[in-house]
Formats: sequence, C-alpha cells, structure tokens
Amino acid sequence: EREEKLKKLEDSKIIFVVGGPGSGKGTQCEKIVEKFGFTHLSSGDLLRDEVKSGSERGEMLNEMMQKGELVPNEIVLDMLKEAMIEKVDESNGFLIDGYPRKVEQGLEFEKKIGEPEIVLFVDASDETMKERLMKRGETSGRVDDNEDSIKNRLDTFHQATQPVIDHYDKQNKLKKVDSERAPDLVFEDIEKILNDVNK
Ligand code: B4P
Repeated sequence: EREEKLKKLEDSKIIFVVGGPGSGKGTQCEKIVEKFGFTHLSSGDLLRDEVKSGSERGEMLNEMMQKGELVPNEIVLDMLKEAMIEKVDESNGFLIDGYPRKVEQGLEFEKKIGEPEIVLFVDASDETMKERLMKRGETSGRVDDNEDSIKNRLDTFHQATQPVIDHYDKQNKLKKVDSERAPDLVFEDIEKILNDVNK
C-alpha cells in the first residue's frame, strides 16, 4: 500500500514556496489553500510540532531554529514525506512551504518524492522582513522572532537559499511575486500564476 501511495505522490502536483524569513510565505499559503484547496505543508510548522512533542530530537531542533540555522535535511525531508503519504489520497496537490532552503534539499526531494511543477518565490527586502518578524515577535511566542535570530535567519537565507532561487530560475520553474505590498495584492499575482498552472 505504501508503494502505491509513493507512486501516487510522484504523479501529484507539487508547488514549492520559497522566500526569506518573514517574506509572507505562510500568509500567502493560507490564501492559496482557501482558493485552490491544495494541501499545505510548512516545514517550519512540522518542526515546531516536533519541538512541542517534547522529544529529545525536538529540543535539538529548537536550539538550531533559535540560532537561525537550518536543521538537518534528513529530518525535514522525512517529516514532509510522511505527511505527504498520509494526505495523498485526499489531496489535489501539495504546497510545500519553506522548502527547499538549500539546493541539495531540492535535489533530494526530487529523488525521493517527485518534481515540483513550479517554484513560487515570495520576494521582500531584508528591511521589510525584519520589520514584519519583529512585529510578529511581540505576540508569536516563537523562539526565533527576536533581533539576533532574525539577523541569522536573514544571513542563512542569503547564503543557502538564494542559490535555490537561481537554480529553479535556470529551469524556468521560478515564479516571483513582489511581497512588499499588502497580502491581498500579493495574492492577486499568485492567483494569476496558479490559474495558468491549473490550465
Ligand atoms: P519557517 O517556519 O519557514 O519561518 P519563516 O521563514 O519565518 O516563515 P513564516 O511562514 O513563518 O512567516 P511569513 O513569511 O508568512 O522557518 C523557521 C525555521 O525552521 C528556520 O529558520 C529553520 O531553522 C527551520 N526550517 C524550516 N524549514 C527548513 C528546511 N527546509 N530545512 C532546514 N531548516 C528548516 O510571515 C511573517 C510575518 O509577516 C507574519 O506575521 C505575517 O502576518 C506578516 N506578513 C506576511 N505578509 C505580509 C504582507 N504582505 N504585509 C504585511 N505583513 C505581512
């Protein structure tokens, strides 16, 4: 049965959503789900669930997230794969939010799960991202929404994730949206992109 589901996964529609910390990935994914009904899986949410479980592994993950570092890919990829297998029968496509954050993560995902149809790049400046995360930090309770963590998360983004963007741009899979604007305006552009993909 697992084999069958893995086969189904390979044939599923997959959309990667990438962007810096606080660029608006999670925000736009919620809107996409509302309108298009894809299955939304956020790597960050899956990791935070593991932290909440109180396991030893969760403690290690929490420390790395607080430092603004990337956690080991085997852990993230495994979590994504299991969550996808669980949902594949009822899903009409997957939004993979916050992954890949490194070119290797993308390659591993393609080898073990399947290829993305498009890669949505939610683009905002460092100042905007920092401002949004500082604001969220007032209420989010997230260990990484503070000035030090945010600085490290931005560094990690530029070093590790910027190459991901170039990689998929070369394959003509990258769709960039300007996320400096209000969420609804950003979503208007995303709607056009996804309507094209659905054709
Ligand atoms: P994530 O959970 O992915 O956190 P994030 O990058 O901050 O994005 P998020 O979706 O939460 O925020 P959004 O931009 O929507 O990752 C956290 C950590 O987990 C990483 O640092 C890393 O350690 C680890 N991790 C995750 N994935 C990994 C992977 N693949 N490999 C290794 N490690 C991994 O929104 C931010 C704020 O902006 C919100 O408050 C929102 O309301 C606001 N906002 C959004 N859009 C706006 C707009 N248009 N205008 C005004 N405000 C807006």
